[in-house]
Amino acid sequence: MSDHDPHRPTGDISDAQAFDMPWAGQLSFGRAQTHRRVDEIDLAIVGVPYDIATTNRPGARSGPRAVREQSSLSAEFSQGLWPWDHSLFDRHRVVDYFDVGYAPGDTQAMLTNVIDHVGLLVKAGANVLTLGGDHLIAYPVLTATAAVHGPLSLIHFDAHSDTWDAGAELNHGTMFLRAARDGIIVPERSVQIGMRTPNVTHGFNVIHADRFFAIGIEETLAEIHRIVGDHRCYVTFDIDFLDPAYAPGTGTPVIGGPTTWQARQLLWGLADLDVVGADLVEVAPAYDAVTQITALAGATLAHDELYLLGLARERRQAAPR
Ligand SMILES: [Mn+2]
Repeated sequence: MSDHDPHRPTGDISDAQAFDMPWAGQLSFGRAQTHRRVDEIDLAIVGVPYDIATTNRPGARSGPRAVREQSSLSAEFSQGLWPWDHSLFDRHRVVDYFDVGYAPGDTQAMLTNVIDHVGLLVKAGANVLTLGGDHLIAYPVLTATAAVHGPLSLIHFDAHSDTWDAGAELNHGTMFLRAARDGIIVPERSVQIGMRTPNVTHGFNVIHADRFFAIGIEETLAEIHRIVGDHRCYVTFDIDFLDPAYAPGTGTPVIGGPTTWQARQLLWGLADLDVVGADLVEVAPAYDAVTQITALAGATLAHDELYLLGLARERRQAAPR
C-alpha cells in the first residue's frame, strides 16, 4: 500500500504502519488513519472499552484493542476483504477515532461520553462502527444515531434478545427494551436473529436459532428484508451469536449457535439495506483461545459491517432522500 522509501521517513507516523507485516505496525482498525477531525471522516471506528454492565463474566473492556489487533489480518489485502470487490479505504475516508473514555466504574459517564462523541460524528455526516465493550454500549450509540437519522430498525445478531424487562435496571441484557420504549428503535421493523435463551418478544420479530437452522440463510435474509424494507437500520452484532466453538472469548456464551461462515453470509446479504450505523460487541479476550479466534471473528465481521455502512452511504449520496 505504502510505496515510499522506508529509509526516508516523511515525518508522518503512517510511514511506520508496516502494511506488509500483519503482525506489526499501528494498532488502529485495519491500519486506518487516526484523528478526531470529525469533518474529515466518512466511516469512523469508535471503541468503547466498557464492561461493567455484564450479567456474567466481565472482560469485554479489552475487546476493542483485541479486535483492532486482529483487524490487521482482515485488512491485510489492498484489494479489500474477500469476497467484497473493492477496498473501503480506496472509496471512503476510513478513520479510527479510537476509544471513548469514562471514569472507571462510572456508567453514566460512559453513556454521556458515547452520546457526545458519536453524536459529533453522526451530525458531521460520518457513519460509525462501534467496537464494544459489553452490549450496553449500543444504547448510547443508538441514542446518538437516532437523534440524526430518526427511529431505526434494529438488525440484531445475538444468542440473547437483550429485551429483559427489569424495570429501571440498565444492563447489557435490558437495553433494547429501553431503546424501544425510548422510541429510538422500532420493534415492528426490527429483527433479532440467533436467540437461544428464553425471551418475551415485546413486539420484536425474533428468529430463534432453531428456526434459523431450519429455514436457512436465504429465507432468513428474505425475512429480514420483508421486515426492514427501506427503513433506516442499525446492525448490532454480539459475538455470542456465534457458537462458542467459533467464539469462546465472550462473557455469556450459549452453545448451539451458528458458524462464522453463516454469520458472514448473513451480513453479506444485508448489502442492499440502508444501514446507517453498526457495532460489534462482547469480545472478551481473556476467555479467548490462544489462537485469538474470537477476536479474529470479531474483526472480520466488523469489517463486513463497515462494508454495509460504506455501500449504504454511497447509495444515499447518489440519491439523497
Ligand atoms: Mn448476547
